[in-house]
Amino acid sequence: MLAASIFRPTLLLCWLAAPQPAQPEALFHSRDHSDLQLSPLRQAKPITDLHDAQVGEGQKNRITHMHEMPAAGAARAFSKKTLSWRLAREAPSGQLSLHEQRAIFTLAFRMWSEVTPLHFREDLTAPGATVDIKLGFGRGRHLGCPRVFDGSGQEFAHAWRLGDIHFDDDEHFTPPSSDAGISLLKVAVHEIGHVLGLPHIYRTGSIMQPNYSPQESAFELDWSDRKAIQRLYGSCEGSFDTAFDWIHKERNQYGEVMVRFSTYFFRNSWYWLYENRNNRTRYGDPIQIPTGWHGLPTQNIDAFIHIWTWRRDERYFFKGNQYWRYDSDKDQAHTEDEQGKRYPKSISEGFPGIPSPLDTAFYHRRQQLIYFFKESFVFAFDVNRNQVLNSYPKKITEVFPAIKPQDHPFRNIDSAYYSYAHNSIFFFKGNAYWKVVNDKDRQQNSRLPSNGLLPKKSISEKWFDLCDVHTSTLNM
Ligand SMILES: [Ca+2]
Ligand SMILES: [Ca+2]
Ligand SMILES: [Zn+2]
Ligand SMILES: [Zn+2]
Repeated sequence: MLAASIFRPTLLLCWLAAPQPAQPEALFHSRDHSDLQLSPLRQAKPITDLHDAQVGEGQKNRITHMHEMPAAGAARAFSKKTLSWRLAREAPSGQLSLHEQRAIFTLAFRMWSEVTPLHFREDLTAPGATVDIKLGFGRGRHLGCPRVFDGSGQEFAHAWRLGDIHFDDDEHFTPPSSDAGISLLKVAVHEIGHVLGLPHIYRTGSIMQPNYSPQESAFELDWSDRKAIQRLYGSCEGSFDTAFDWIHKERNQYGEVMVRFSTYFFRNSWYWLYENRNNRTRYGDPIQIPTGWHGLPTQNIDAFIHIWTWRRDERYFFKGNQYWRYDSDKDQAHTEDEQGKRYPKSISEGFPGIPSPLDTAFYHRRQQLIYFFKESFVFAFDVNRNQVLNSYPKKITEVFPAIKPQDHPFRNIDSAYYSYAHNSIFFFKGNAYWKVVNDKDRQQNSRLPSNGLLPKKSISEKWFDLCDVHTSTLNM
């Protein structure tokens, strides 16, 4: 019997013994504090070999077995992108409330959808035979299944590739908040991995390890899990409304002001925080805009700029004909700022000569210019004089020329983004990005035109796991 009390001390030892994990991306906004607190725990990996050694008194607790249904035949992965699931009405667990069970399964499916193009939808009404993944609990002989459960311990669950999942209700299943028993969430995530086509992965940290490791306060899919499932289903593609770095100044232990940043990607009504250092999205994203950004339009933001000079430190969001100023300290949009300006304001009033709605914009700190983009034109706006530079607007292709002929977004750029992680400007359009030549590129190759656009690449090759989830699970 796998009892958490036996393993708790072991796990704590593992945490102490583990090398310092890489620091997570620093997060600076009050809405991100939960992530900051969780990160060190999430990064610590239980040492499963040690755990196995502890278990090894004649008992081998295999989290699961996977079985191939003969009929499933050659298919290794689902061919459709939206899959339905249901907890069989006749087979819930006797240990947790129905509400808890469904919430745990919803979260387990969501965790896979956060890193794949797959969407999962709970279907309570369709005929059973048409539901893609059916889940059920049983004891001993169960649910007409050819494989009999073995009572408490040993096998916790089993699953069929592209099929159903059974849980042994003789196990002490508990919700993720519990530090006792066996986490139903972890077992479900592992089993869903099998159903989706994953074999066991023998790597510390992987949820697809054959042996169960005890509960952590939060767990997530490992890099190896993400890459394995993406080999089967591909990586996530999609366009963004805007992307930007959020700058934060803080004092270090010596009282020096440090500038740090986090990266955000916005699409429709939701957003992701991107951890540049770990090259992945934050655990649990995307989330809805109003959850993290207060007083902004709830969807389809056109653009963001951060005006940053010796005298000014102002952040603005643009949508339609209007713009909003965001108060970083209070974590909400200003209704009125310290100069008595009321928001939202019309773009034509605050930025004379700038058309609306905008495609995108970014602030160039060294030049103290905002570049506003509209269709095939770019407007350079002097923030000190509050006016468009004389020679503008110009064609985007004139200011940011293609290096490879015709390899250019030309018009209607989704987002122009200055990345502090890469010290570069990027243009996004659809699934593609173009990197603007920076000083370092020119030091390496002096023939590159300044502000030239390097050939386009796929966004998903550079920024990982920016995946939509089913809208029914956006609010989790
Ligand atoms: Ca069992
Ligand atoms: Ca945009
Ligand atoms: Zn397994
Ligand atoms: Zn079964």
